[in-house]
Amino acid sequence: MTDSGTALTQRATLDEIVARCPDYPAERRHLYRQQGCWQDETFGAMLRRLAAEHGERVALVDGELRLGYRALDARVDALARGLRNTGIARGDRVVIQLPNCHEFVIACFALFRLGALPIFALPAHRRFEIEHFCRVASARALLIADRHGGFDYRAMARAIQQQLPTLEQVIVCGEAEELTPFASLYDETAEPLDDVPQAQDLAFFQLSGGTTGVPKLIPRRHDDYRYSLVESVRACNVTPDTVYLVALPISHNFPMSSPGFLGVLLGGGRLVLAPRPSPDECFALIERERVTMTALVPPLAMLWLDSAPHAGADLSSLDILQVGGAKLVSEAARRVAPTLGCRLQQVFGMAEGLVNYTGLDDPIELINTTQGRPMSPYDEVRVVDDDDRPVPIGGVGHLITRGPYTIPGYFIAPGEDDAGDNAHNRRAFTAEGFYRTGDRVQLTPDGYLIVEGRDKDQINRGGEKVAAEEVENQLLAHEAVHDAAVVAMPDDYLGERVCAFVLTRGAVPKPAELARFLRARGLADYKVPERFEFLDAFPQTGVGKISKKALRQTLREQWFTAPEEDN
Ligand code: OOB
Repeated sequence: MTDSGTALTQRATLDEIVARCPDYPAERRHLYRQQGCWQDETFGAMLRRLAAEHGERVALVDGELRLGYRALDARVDALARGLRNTGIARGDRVVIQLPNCHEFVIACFALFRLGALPIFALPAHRRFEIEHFCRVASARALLIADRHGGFDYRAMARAIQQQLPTLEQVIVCGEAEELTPFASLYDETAEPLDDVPQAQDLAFFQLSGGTTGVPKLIPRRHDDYRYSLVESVRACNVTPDTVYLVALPISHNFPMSSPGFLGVLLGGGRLVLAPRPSPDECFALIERERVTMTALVPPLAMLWLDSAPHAGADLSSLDILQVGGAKLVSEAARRVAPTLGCRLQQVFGMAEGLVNYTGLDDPIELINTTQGRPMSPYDEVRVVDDDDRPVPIGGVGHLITRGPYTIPGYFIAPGEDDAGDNAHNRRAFTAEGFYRTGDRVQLTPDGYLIVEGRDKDQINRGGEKVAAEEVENQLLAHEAVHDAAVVAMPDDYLGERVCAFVLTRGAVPKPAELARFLRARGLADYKVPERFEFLDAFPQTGVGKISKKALRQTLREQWFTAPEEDN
């Protein structure tokens, strides 16, 4: 693939990677330490401490496997040694693409302990995305499942390895064939493992929902991410009695840290891993394990609400249902407490940092109608107009934010800054270091945020983010596509789905042929447009750009006719 950046034949050194990850300015680093946000504990050290504190208490349940804190810590050491034996060392990048399984949690901490840097891909990603991550970060290893959801990850990995000489290892959970079996790596010797990384070091990369042609990597450090866990544990009241069901894909920021699996471990609670988020499987686990808390995206929450009354499962242990990732309409929010017999917590977060929660004991109307407030007293949030001037309280504007766990910049991929240019970061952050979230919000007088819309060129497909430009670029590679504009179409269930407007040259291709083409290029399924519209010309804005507003309007007319801003 030529469109995903420079081909690297040599693996970047840690220093080269660090140089591509913008750091917080010295005065803010100092401030966040002084304020007690950053507490100088790495994730490797954190798990060691938790093992000493909680010993045999169960940390993790995966099917029939129950691992105590101490046993988890020991497995992490054994895997870290094994990974080290294969040559994986401090600073090496390792793309992890696993479904919800105990191996994910073990691998994650083993890499943290080595100071290697996981890149957290989603199980839904395909060759295009995974190759891109491996390429831009010059990853040494890729960790996959053998098969999951009917997809053979080994075949994908082989194809990627052929393209990328820097990708030395493919490690497989399950049947590895000629690749490296995960289970063979555990090294039970007592070889010491020093906790090499420091708390101010890079810890891993999350993925951005993105607005650009290729997905962006989000560098996170031990210090800032750990602080986001501390605040989440507080806001979500995680205690050793918490039993948290990981229903969403575990590598996403929401089930990872809000409070997610990392926050629940930090709070001494118990994790129950669900292989899939379906009501059938999850309700059975809630009943069996007496789950107290879980996190869902709105479409799944609605599915659970529809299923619960007929399911006959005992959900009485469930105390908190968190919903986030996309806007939960207030009508659905109102159904949560009566239908599931639990409290709702709305979560408005982003992999780049800022997380907002409604309070567990907030007035019910506030919980049902807002997306919460920033979890840290040190979060700086501003609602601004197009010229970055503050909008009066109660008005709607662009949300920009800065704080102790919001990144100061994206990873600058090789090829992006060849001209000393860092154009994307300059667009995505203000001169003062505020991240432009791309969300349009209203700030209420009591400091709560209501998400009113979006000004980023992205589709939020029930919590899954699709960058329009990425899909447009892929479509343009088809010989019959002259131009393409990808927009959101409203949908009752997912909130939005992906729709592509296409100008063709020559014969108009069948929609199914275009969808097949995109899948064959290795694009994740959730990004493939579910509707194609063929036009002779695009509607234009005053300055001659494609008017996505007009395109969306065409689609929305079937729904409602609210006016919207152009972009
Ligand atoms: C979470 O993270 P991302 O990085 O997948 O997506 C962030 C974007 C936000 O900028 C916003 O556009 C949208 O997703 N979003 C919401 C929302 N939560 C996220 N829009 C409306 N209402 C909400 N409650 O999605 C994420 C990360 C951590 C915790 C929760 C969600």
